[in-house]
Amino acid sequence: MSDEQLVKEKLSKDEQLKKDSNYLRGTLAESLKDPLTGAIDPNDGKLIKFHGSYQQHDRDLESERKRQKLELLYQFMVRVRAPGGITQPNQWVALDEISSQYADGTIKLTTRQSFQFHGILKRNLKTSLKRINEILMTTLATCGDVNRNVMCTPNPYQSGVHEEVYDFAKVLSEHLLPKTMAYHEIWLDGTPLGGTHDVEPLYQDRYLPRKFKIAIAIPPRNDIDVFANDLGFIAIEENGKLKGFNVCVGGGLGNTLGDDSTYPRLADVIGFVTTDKVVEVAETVIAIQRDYGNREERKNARLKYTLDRMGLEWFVNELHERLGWELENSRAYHFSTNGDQYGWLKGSNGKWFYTLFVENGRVKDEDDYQMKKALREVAEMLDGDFRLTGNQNLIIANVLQKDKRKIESILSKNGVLNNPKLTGLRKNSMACVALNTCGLAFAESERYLPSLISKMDEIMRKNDLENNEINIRMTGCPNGCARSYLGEIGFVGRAIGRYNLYLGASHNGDRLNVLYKEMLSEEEILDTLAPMIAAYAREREEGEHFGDFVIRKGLIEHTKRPMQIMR
Ligand code: SRM
Ligand code: SF4
Repeated sequence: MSDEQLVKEKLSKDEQLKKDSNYLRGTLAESLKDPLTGAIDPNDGKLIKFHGSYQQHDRDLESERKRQKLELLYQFMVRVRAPGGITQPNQWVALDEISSQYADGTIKLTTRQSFQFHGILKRNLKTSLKRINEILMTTLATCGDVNRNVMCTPNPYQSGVHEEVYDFAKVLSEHLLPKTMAYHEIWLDGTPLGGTHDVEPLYQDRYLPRKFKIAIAIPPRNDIDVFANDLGFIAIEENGKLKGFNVCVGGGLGNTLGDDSTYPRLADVIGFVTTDKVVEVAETVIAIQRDYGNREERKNARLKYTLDRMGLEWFVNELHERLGWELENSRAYHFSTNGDQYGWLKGSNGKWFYTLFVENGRVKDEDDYQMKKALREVAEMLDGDFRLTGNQNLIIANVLQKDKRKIESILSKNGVLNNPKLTGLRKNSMACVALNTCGLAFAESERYLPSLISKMDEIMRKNDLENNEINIRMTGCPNGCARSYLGEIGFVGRAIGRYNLYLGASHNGDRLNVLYKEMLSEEEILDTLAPMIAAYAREREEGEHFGDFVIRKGLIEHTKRPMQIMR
């Protein structure tokens, strides 16, 4: 595309930047070497996302540093790709070491089954990325306008097809990586090719208009929230054999407060594809979004907006035309929950899986709670693997019968064996990172939700509901990183100490919640929820989930736009 065309199309500055970046190089190599600042050039700050890192600063120290006329404490977040969340014990040990040597000492398990490090200083960034690559992991394309980490239901306890489905997550994740050699050159001391040899057959020179997300669910568990993704696959199994996948498109949760042109949207089911054609479908969906996604306004650039602008029917026709064949009609499926099931479960391969509750995904050592130490010890003896769940938890997977007791004792002596007093609310809670690292946070989330839950638990206890599973999610801004719009109770930060309260999502992730009240303080949150919880205890029908109850009682309206099943 010529420069005149770019101007004529009124493309956003980010589009121009990508085009001029020489396949994501920009001046990153020079920025990293500049010893005079802990930051990088602002344009490189955008490009580095494609390489898997964000420039951040410690927001707790912001005003003090400004008062002292010091540069902000710039630091980098690094995200590590783990398709389907699977990680080997030796990789875990290395990630543990990287977090202690170069980051803030913690490992963050994300809502998309990846790892994050926080607090890496510029001078340690290259070494950290090199170490990550040495253990055969990568940070490439974990952020930026490309396909991100591919999620997959992590627990094979009910399904003999998990291995097969997981392979799709891996294949898609790898197949859809950018092909530029920039990553290799900048971080791994590869021979500079200067872009002349780079070819990006799928992404071309401007990459996608916006981030792109793929997830694969294995019913009956929707523990990766398949409908929150740009592209989702729902595994269809018949008589223990994987037949193929229902395809769904157009999910995404981010929105901007006060701008009605942005909104959370669940993906629509558009048909069924057999296993041999999954990669072709994924690539073609991405190519349509590449060609028709909005490149003038980033706020409206996700696939969900392309679909609503062009029409779902148009999209499916375009897909069929490009494929040269049609998707079959979607097959029946049923999701029971989008939560995790804790404790030991036996897999269909006869081995054991222990799902460990990791509050808000933060693996750390604190007083008598030594989770990082415990998991390191487990990694050193484990003859299996680790799996990150889409709910920020961890599965110690493929454990031999003989090792179960040993693992329990390691977890127990370090104070992290699933606490029998873990309440239904806490087990089903999720909070995004927010302060002190996220530059977009309006309010606390990860550092606040645990204490709010303790207070809500008192209300639950008074109503004999402490084991009742209500899924509760909090984010520090409307972007929805902990999928707050899929919480039966959802909180979205508006300002320090103030939250919008959303109610009424389904318990299995197929219905969004609805805004109930705005700008609530903690006291107002508790006063609002207490009578509802009491009514739920008294008047719920058997097996009725809280999200369904608030709708049946007319406390909130049903979501305006239900998910569609097209074919
Ligand atoms: Fe997210 C941006 C953290 C999952 C929607 N997200 C961010 C950034 C990078 C802030 C920024 O742009 O400066 C956050 C970094 C905070 C920090 O300090 O670490 C951030 N997002 C996270 C994580 C770590 C939350 C967590 O606590 O686990 C999750 C990392 C996932 C991963 O491993 O790849 C994370 N983000 C999500 C999800 C959930 C999902 O994908 O299932 C969503 C909602 C689904 C969606 O994409 O719509 C999500 N994040 C966003 C958005 C809004 C996108 C939009 O379309 O409007 C932003 C802002 C943006 O892209 O401009 C954002
Ligand atoms: Fe940051 Fe907002 Fe995402 Fe939370 S939801 S991590 S505050 S961007």
